[in-house]
Amino acid sequence: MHDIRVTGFRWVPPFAQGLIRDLRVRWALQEAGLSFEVDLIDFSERDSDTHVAKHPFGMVPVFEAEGQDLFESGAIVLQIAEKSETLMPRDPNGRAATIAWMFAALNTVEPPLEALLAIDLLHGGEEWADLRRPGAIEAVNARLRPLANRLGGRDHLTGRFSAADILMTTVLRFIRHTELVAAFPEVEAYVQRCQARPAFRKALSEQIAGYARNEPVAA
Ligand SMILES: N[C@@H](CCC(=O)N[C@@H](CS)C(=O)NCC(=O)O)C(=O)O
Repeated sequence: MHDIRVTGFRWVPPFAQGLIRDLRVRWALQEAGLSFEVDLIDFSERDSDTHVAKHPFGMVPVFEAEGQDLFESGAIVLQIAEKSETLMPRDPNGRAATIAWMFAALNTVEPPLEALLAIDLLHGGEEWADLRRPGAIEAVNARLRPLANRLGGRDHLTGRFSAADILMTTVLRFIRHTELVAAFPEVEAYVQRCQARPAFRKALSEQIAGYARNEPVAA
């Protein structure tokens, strides 16, 4: 892949720093050993014609490689994984299991965790959010419990590190403001293990450094 570009936000508030989904893409690229450039846009640029031409929903991340713009973090990580045996096993069974766990991270685990994040960090203190919170926590635990069972004695979702672990770890980070993951030692140890990878540390520190550089000046 040549001339890879990843689009993220120029700055986001502290509660969102380290959670924006270009982190997944940066991490996958670091694991794959692929160099890339980062384009940072302001939140207000989301609906610009230029950005919507790249991302139909006006979101980030966008991934540009080989003359093609790609959106949806899962599709992007899959695209990168196809180029890297670190991220995607070559054998058909390992590949199928990895893709299944990638979908599980995004389609089964992410929704309730993102819902709790929204309740706590976007709507905290609003009456509806207070009423909904206990149910939202139960919905999160209903995903963490089976995940803990799955991990059991495993270090990673499919027995070896893969793109699925990038997606699952970045999803689990959505509830870093709670103690819910810590209540499941297998899941907590898994997140720590994945986050200890040099590629993750580098991706995270580069994302955060961008925000620090671009912090808005108080009026
Ligand atoms: N399913 C999409 C979700 C993308 C998404 O929600 N991006 C957020 C940042 S993490 C965003 O751009 N939000 C701006 C908005 O909602 O307008 C993906 O995985 O790429």
